[in-house]
Amino acid sequence: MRAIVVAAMLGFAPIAGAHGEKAHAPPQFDYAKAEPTAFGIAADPKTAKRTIRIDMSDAMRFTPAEITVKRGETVRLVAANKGQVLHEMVLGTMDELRKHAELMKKHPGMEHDEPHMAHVNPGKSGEIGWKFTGAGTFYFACLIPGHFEAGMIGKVTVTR
Ligand SMILES: [Cu+2]
Repeated sequence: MRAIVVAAMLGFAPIAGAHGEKAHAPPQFDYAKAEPTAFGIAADPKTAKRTIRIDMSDAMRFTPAEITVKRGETVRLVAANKGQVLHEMVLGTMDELRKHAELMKKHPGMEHDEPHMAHVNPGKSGEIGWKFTGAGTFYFACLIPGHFEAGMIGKVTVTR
């Protein structure tokens, strides 16, 4: 009887652990079906050769606030929430992020979860796997009402 209980606990532990760390695209997200966007395409973070860690703080800042990637490069962005409140990292063009921030202000409880965003609870980290397919200047922002307005915005420069 004791052996069965232990086996059940061992079997369950990895699932509970993996779920507790989840703060990104749904685990069932099929990267093969990712839709291209103006700022690139979702890519399995496991295929990334580079991890870029970005801290988020209650001072409404991302650190670093500017990153540079190469066109065609797949990166694993790890957003670590160092604050006491929920923060998120959402990738996009400035125009899209502005529109999305307006929408979030009108509907504060709105659920949004897509592969180009990570919602991260205090003390946790989330990840985004992303392939930047076109050169240019793109952004990442926290769209929690008030945060974007306070300047919680970072810049991605994609070089040729
Ligand atoms: Cu925030």
